[in-house]
Amino acid sequence: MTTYTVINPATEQPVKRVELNSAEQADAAIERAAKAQESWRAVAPGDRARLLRRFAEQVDAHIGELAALETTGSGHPIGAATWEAGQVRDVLAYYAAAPERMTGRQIPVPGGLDVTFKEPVGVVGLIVPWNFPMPILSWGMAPALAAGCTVVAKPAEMTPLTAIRIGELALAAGLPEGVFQVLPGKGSVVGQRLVDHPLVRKIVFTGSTEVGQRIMTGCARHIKRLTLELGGKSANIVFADSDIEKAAATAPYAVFDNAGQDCCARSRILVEASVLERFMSLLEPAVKGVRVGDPTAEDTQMGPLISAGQRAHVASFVPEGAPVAFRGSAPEGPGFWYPPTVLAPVSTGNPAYTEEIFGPVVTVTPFADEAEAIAMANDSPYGLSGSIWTSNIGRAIRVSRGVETGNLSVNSHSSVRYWTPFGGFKQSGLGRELGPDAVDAFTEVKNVFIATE
Ligand code: TAP
Repeated sequence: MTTYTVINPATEQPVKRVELNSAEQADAAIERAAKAQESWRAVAPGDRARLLRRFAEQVDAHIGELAALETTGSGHPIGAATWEAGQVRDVLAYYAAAPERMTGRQIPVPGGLDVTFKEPVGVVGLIVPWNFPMPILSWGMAPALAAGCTVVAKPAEMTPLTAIRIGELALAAGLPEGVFQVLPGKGSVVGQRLVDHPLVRKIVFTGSTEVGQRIMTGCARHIKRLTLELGGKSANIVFADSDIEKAAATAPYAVFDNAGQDCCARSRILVEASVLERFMSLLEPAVKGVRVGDPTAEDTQMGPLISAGQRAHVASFVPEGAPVAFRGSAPEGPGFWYPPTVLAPVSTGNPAYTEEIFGPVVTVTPFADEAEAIAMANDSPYGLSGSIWTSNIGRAIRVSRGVETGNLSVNSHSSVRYWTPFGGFKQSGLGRELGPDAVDAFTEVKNVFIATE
């Protein structure tokens, strides 16, 4: 049995050794999930709803434990980790309402009665990245279970601890064996098996665009259903007519949250040229004010990066002589620390401007007018998120419609809200998660005609 030792990114100390599943063990889990699916889909809607509510209650009763686990296993500041555990509870509670509302349609046709049913798609393979282990797990797991699917979840090799605990809480809540399984393992082994195994009918993948492309190719062999949540390089567009103080004060948190390891990070700040100087003078104290340090401290706002490898990747975007405008702080000593870093001026061909860094590095670039701002925001293969700062309501709407991205916020940097659909344009993804329609992504529509003559 191969194992992986989870490392605390803030101390570089080992936390726990986790057994990694083999391809054969993945096959056995998939077969258990397929067997469990026969009875899970037959559980009365009200009972399925009750079990999901109990699952939410179990998570709620263990918020502190889950948050502490994420802090030691992933380096998330305790405040953020507590919010993330709370989101698992809330997403479960939200989709617990779905089984009793999965209505079909009655369609007028001649010669009979025509009705549609929403049938569960079957076993779902859920492949989760390391940056938000808990929320991303819940976004796939909760609506899939509500739809009557069974789920085999593969956490990222580096961050399996909270997923394993959530799997135990599902059993404690009374979910039958095999309905929700957590399978730590390598992407190339367990993840690949989920993609290749014919009994898995749908893959929900969040991760890099590169691996997403490979998964899409693998799914094509079986015409397997697929949701992809991939990378991003989102713009934070600041117009001269906006509340510049607020735009500058909030900009660091829109990109340095989770040390920038956030697919929604607004990692390109675009500022109307006429206010660039003022914006930069306000941004500097805001960046220097980000509290970077011990993730177990309640007032910490930014923790370490996930690994030494990720830190090296981030640092490669800031070579010797890079145009560093200013930087925040980071602790010395052990831990995969990297200070919040602002690059300006940066050409639009610079990799720091074009590539997803997935770390606390942001570029600031001026634009001349509204048309150029939209063109610059769209000049990326990605289209996941973004923010628009303006006091002109017409402009807010025009720019919102013009930017090719799945999730925008005006005069704010809203994080993902489970009530609303979330997903990407272009190479940022395929399909949508969350919101009122998420359960549909785990069902097939079946049409039945009943002759009356
Ligand atoms: P990836 O390297 O793509 O890994 C994501 C997951 O896929 C991990 O569980 C990984 O397992 C697994 N995997 C790797 N190779 C696989 C294969 N051949 N078959 C099946 N599964 C495989 O991404 P990452 O570095 O963990 O995460 C960072 C990326 O995720 C960023 O690009 C970020 O933008 C994106 N992301 C997007 C979103 C949304 S919502 N759009 C949210 C968060 C993150 P192992 O870890 O065990 O290798």
